Amino acid sequence: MTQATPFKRILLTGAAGGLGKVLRERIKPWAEVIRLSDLADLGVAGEGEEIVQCDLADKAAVLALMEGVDAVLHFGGISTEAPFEAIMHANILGVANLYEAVHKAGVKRVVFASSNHAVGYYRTTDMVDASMPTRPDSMYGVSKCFGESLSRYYYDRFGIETVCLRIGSSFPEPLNRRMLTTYFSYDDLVESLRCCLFAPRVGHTIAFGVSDNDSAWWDNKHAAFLGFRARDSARQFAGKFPDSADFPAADDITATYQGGKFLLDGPQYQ
Ligand code: NAI
Ligand code: 15L
Repeated sequence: MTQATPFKRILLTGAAGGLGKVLRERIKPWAEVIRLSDLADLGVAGEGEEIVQCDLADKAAVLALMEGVDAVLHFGGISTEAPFEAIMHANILGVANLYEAVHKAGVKRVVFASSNHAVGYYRTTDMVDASMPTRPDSMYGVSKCFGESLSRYYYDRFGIETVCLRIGSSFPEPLNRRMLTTYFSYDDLVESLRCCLFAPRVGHTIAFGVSDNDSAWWDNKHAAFLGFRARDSARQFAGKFPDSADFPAADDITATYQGGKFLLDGPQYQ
């Protein structure tokens, strides 16, 4: 007996990006059709795929993009610090267009790829949970706070459910010592998205996307109902960044604040 596919159509934005490529391979069992979208080329549609190339800042295109969609994984946009105009275009106008389209199309649930940089100005000696005020470390972080607020508004106003997943560092492996704390394996990312999409109710939730690393800055107690349990850890990569007696200089802000080098990159407001 073939099992019914839970969703009819899931939209994945940012499908040509680093995480989008991973998700393209992994989320197929969750829907009859995966609609993949990006500004960049996505190649040829495979079985069970639809491809729509468009700019998130193009309102008419985003309205059309949403037709027939049940749920959205919103991974499109600028993913690092950048000049404000670019951030405004992709991450602020882009997310506003996305939610207006979600509302018009009657989509019930969104997972918004937020970022740890929404709280990057907390110290590396702090433990942060979702009830604490945002402290963005960059214009990029500010744009993620905007997405979190906008999705809260669309939930309060229209009941559209969103999980804002503040992703740590999701790469094949940690790339520096900081990522021993922020690492989020691809398997854990996919499992957390499954929990976000299939939990019966999520309301408006902020969760941290992080593996079960030995050191931690984020407490997911407010998102425990999602049922996500990280299975991976950065521990297996710790040997790449051996202990050292070289303490960072007292004025080294990249070691003092959770956001690391993002604090040095902005604001790029000319
Ligand atoms: P990425 O930069 O590889 O992918 C982003 C994709 O969005 C790109 O394919 C790009 O073409 C597309 N895009 C940019 N502007 C667009 C626009 N105006 N219209 C349509 N598409 C546009 O980033 P990555 O690493 O795949 O991240 C995906 C999402 O997850 C991003 O929103 C990022 O902020 C978030 N995130 C990722 C983390 C990570 O560790 N990889 C950590 C925290 C958040
Ligand atoms: C992010 O938000 C970025 O999208 C990603 O490229 C990494 O820089 C990550 O944060 C991080 O903090 O390591």
